Amino acid sequence: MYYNENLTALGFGPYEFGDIARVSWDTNNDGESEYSGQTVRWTPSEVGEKTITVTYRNGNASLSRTQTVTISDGDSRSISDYTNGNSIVDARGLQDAAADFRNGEVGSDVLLDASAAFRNGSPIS
Ligand SMILES: [Ca+2]
Repeated sequence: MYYNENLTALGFGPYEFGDIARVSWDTNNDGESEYSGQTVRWTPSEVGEKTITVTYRNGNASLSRTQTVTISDGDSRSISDYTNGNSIVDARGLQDAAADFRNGEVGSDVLLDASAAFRNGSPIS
């Protein structure tokens, strides 16, 4: 699963250094692994559907599973997406930020920035 910029291999108990089992990740569908470990940090630079293959190896045995992960641009949205033509966050912009926050598309940091800019009333530079 992919959450909060971390890929985590599920259905597999926590393992420790020294265990024989190894987990590796191919994040660009070229057959080569870029990362190894049960949980890895992965921050794709592009949005869209990504094909991820996770491989478990234990001695001579290996098991692979491929899954499609959808990357949205929610995290890259910033306060400048909520300004009007004068670069000011007006009531409508604040409303949009609140709606996106409610939908989980932006974090509380963006909503707080938007509300501060709304109260301030100055153009965003
Ligand atoms: Ca790869």
